[in-house]
Amino acid sequence: MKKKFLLPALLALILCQNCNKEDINNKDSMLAGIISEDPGFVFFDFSPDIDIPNPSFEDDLLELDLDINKDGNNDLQFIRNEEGDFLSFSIKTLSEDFYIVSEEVIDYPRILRSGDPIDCDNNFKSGKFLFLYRLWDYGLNIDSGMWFNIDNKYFAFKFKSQNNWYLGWFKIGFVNNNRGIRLYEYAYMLSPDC
Ligand SMILES: [Ca+2]
Ligand SMILES: [Ca+2]
Repeated sequence: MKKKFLLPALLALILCQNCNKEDINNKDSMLAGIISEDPGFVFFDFSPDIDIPNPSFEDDLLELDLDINKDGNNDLQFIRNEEGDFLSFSIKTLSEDFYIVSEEVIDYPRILRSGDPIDCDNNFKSGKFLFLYRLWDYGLNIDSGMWFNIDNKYFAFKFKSQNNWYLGWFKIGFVNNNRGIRLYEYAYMLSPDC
C-alpha cells in the first residue's frame, strides 16, 4: 500500500527542484503589478489616481504623506520640489522599518516592470530617493534621474509591522511632460522570511 504513495511523493520532490523562486505562491517573493488571492495580500487602488501637483486642491499639493499599512503612522512621503529653474521629484521613507528597493550605487528607486520579481534579497534601503530632477541653468537643460518619461512602472518596498515583514509594490508615473507625478495603486503581502 505504501508504495502507492511513494511515486507521487518522489515526483513532487523532483518537480520541486524546478520550483520557480519567482512563483507568487512563494512567501519570500511577489511580482510587481500582479494581484494575488493570497489571504496575506493587501491591494489598495487610488480612485481617482492622485496627481502631484493636483489642480483640484486649492494649494498645489507638493508633498504627500502616505500611511501604507493604515496603522496611523505615515510611511512614505512623495515630494515635488520646484524652485526657480529647478524641479525635482523624490520619495522619502518616514519610518525606520520601511525600505525601498534602490539601485545599487545611486539612490534611485529601482524601476520594475509588471511581472518583475520582488525578493527579500533585493537592495532595500531607507532614506530619501530621487526619481528625477531638471535644472535650467545658463540656457542649459540638465536632466538627471532614471524616471523621465516613465508613465507607469513600479518600485518595490518592504516594511516591518508587529514583528512581521511585508513585501510590496507601488505603481507610479510621471505625467504632463515630467512635471507631475501620478500615484495609481499599491499592494503588499506577508513575507515572513524577510
Ligand atoms: Ca504605517
Ligand atoms: Ca488607481
